[in-house]
Amino acid sequence: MSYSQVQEVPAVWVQTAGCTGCSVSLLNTVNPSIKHLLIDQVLPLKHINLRFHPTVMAGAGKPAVDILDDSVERASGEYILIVEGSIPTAHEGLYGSIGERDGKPVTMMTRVSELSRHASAVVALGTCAAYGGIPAADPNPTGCVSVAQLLGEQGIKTPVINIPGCPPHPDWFVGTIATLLLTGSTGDLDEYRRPKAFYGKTIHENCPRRAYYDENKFAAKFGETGCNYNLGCRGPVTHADCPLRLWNSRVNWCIGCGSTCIGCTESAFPDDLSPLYEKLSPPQLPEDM
Ligand code: FSX
Ligand code: SF4
Repeated sequence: MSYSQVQEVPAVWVQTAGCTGCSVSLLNTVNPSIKHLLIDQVLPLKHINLRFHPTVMAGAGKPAVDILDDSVERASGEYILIVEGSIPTAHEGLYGSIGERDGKPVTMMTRVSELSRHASAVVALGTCAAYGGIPAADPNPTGCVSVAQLLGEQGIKTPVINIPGCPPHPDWFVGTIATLLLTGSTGDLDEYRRPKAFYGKTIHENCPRRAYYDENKFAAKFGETGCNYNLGCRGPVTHADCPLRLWNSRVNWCIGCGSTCIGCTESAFPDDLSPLYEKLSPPQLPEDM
């Protein structure tokens, strides 16, 4: 097979209001490794060409930022846009910019709008991009909004896939990109635009402490045997496959190491799930639990 047969799929990754933890999480991807993800074919004859990523690219300054404009002009409709972080909109987007144009800062809001309009699909990676997350928490002085909200307000119809999590698991991102490359579609999404393959069940449904919950055996303090519901666990209202997939190359996960689930994949995170270490109030359990 000659290399010329391989289809290069351009990808552009921008960071807006967030902590860069989503990028750090992806760098921990194990199978495939980040090197293989970026250099090899993700699927037979399909290769990701990551044209822009603020944290890992070698380029800097104007030549690097020019790639964003070049993508809009010369790869319109071809590239996948990945947005990490929520979008500051207060004061016309004053609170965050990505590069300059004619000597003036280009706001994150403008960049995400321009790039989204010409992308084949937008992946809103992390809870900040998917729902607003921590940067949009009350009182939200910078007017942060999710990617889908910004695109909706601006009438941009490019499909958006949300991969929430603060941070998201690397497999959730890699699996979603593989689906996009394989099928050319977003795959099966839930009402919050999350891939059902990863977010189809609650933490509570697959939790190894579930038997304690069913027997009303609750831990009164961290480290005790039992279910962590009374310590504030949000597993009953949180959708993700963490109990099955585990984290850091299947080493452990939040409840496995004695903590609670804080609900980081939900649109309600953090405001409507706080205070995080108090029992859910009022007790919220799905009806089929
Ligand atoms: Fe947000 Fe990304 Fe939480 Fe951080 O930047 S989803 S704050 S882990 O990493 O957007
Ligand atoms: Fe597990 Fe939390 Fe459900 Fe208890 S409340 S079974 S710790 S997910």
